[in-house]
Amino acid sequence: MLLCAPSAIAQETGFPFVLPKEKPDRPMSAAMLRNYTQWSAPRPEDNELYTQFKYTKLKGFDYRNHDGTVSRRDPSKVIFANGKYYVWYTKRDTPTPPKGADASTDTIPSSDWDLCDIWYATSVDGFTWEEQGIAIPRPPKPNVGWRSVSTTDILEWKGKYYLYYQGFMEASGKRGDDCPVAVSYSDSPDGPWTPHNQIVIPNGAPGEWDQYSIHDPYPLVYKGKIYLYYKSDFDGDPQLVRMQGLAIADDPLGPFEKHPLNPVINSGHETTLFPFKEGIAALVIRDGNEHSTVQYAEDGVNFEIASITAMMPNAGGPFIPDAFTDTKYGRGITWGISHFTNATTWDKNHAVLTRFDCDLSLDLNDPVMK
Ligand code: AAL
Repeated sequence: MLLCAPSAIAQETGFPFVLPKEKPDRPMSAAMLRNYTQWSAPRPEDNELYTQFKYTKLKGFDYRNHDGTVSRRDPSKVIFANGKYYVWYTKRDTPTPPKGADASTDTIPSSDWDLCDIWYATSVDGFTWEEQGIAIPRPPKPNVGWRSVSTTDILEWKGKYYLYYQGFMEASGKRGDDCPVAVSYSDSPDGPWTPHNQIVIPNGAPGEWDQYSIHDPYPLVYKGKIYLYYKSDFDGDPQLVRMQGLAIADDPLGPFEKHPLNPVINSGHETTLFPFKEGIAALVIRDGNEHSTVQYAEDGVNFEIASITAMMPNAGGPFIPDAFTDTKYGRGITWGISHFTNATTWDKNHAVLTRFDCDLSLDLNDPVMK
């Protein structure tokens, strides 16, 4: 390869071979301009909100030979309590794999997240997990979630624990996905959990962006309040568009006030956010114009793209040391649990939990991040 001396290129093009750190005082194309205005570092590896993701198979979960009758998906954040890590997740254990809405019955699931309960597991090292049992069972009809409870996330607030989850009143695929969010609470991460038996984040009024569903509830403590992010699907059938909103409360049982600027993230699928420096960072995966980005909002509301990456964790539930401490300077994340779905073999359709590792922390060697 022929290499040109930097000075020769500079003479030829009028542009320095090495880009100056400060924005040069010369007209620039839009692409060059946003290299100086939008990105915190010109190279991905120098950007503190850039990362790649590494995945490791977890030990300790039985999937019945992956025949599709057992599924674990949509993990919560990971928390550390009583000397071990805890994770909660959607578990399906049904006589058959999902068969679609039309073939679903009281025992045959329509989708992977139909006829599910919320289970939990603990681990000492984050790699080998021991399934502990059901945290939140489906309540009897007609309580919120009688058909399925799924997609949970954890909050610790004033010494108590709260699990928020999707409560299905109909099979997924028969508009059961148009579900709201319910909550149960406990004095201990081991339960027992008391259902609040009320909708805690209601769907928006007809015509509002979140009228159909409130999915993937994801609480953090920020600015002394509960900041609960969630996803909704516009019903632009056949093109579903997903965005994320924010609801804020002083009490975990509500009332939650939806932010007037909602939606606050215009893309993504499941919600994965964490305190970072003064603000909140978000993994924006899979759907929308800004998929596969890490975003940052200094105020937890006005998100900007911070980096572009790939192979992001589905439904990532990170271990966040300061998720509930009301930190004024979030330290970021280095690992968590996410899921992979088996979407190619419909007759064995199910999901598995996996571990992801990344570098979205201020200091990878900080012992609190492990
Ligand atoms: C997931 C989540 C929600 C949806 C379904 C189950 O990935 O976004 O939980 O309802 O898919």
